Amino acid sequence: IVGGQGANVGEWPWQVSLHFKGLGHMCGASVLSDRWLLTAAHCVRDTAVYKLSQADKWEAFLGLQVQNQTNEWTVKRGVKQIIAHRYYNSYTEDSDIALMELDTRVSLTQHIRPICLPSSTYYFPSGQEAWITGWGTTLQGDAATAILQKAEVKIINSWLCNILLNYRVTGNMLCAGVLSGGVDTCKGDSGGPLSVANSRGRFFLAGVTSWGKGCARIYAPGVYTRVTKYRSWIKQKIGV
Ligand code: GSH
Repeated sequence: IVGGQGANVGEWPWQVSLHFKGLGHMCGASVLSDRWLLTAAHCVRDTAVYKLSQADKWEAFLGLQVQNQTNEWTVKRGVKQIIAHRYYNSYTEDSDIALMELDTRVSLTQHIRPICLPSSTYYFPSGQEAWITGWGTTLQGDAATAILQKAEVKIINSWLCNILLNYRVTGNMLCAGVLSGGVDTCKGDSGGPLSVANSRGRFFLAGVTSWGKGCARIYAPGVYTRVTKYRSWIKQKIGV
């Protein structure tokens, strides 16, 4: 997260850190239930060097605030299964969404709680306040941070965003950011939540951190997988 500040303990109880064995923190994810996480498909796509699609190579840290600093409410789990969306396109980044099943259930606590899934018709108006969170880099090209970071952004009009980002924004994507720059998700935040509070203060998962033109540049909002478009896919795969 560029332009953010340290999060408080238990403030984002659905935030997960995904570690690839041997490499440490690679991506974020969100807790959907005591067994399922939601992340980005590009996080679990094989590279020439790493078999990122292999479930048993991943570890999920729930209830974590500071990397490598686990405490009584932090839970570490292996991953039993990864379901990347079958229409994920690594060229366009369309359908950049994947589910991860934990090898054993976790107890939901003050520090580990699912984020609410919006219904397929839920509408996030442009200008609405949203929150980005993660352990990604705080400056483009910099190392990841130890303390979970948070920052406030706004939902950006899709038509405008599409123009700003050279017509690469599909209907399955949602833009959020600060048009004047300086606040954004960055490398290592991928797969994490774009969280929006409803009028009662309950948080809903508007997006999954997906891609951007650099990080925090002026007139280049971040792009998120539009979760409402995948509501029925999630229901079909995990039953919630
Ligand atoms: N059973 C409790 C209740 O109904 O208040 C907890 C249910 C729960 O944890 N709901 C989650 C939630 O509200 C998923 S819908 N998360 C968002 C938040 O805590 O702001």
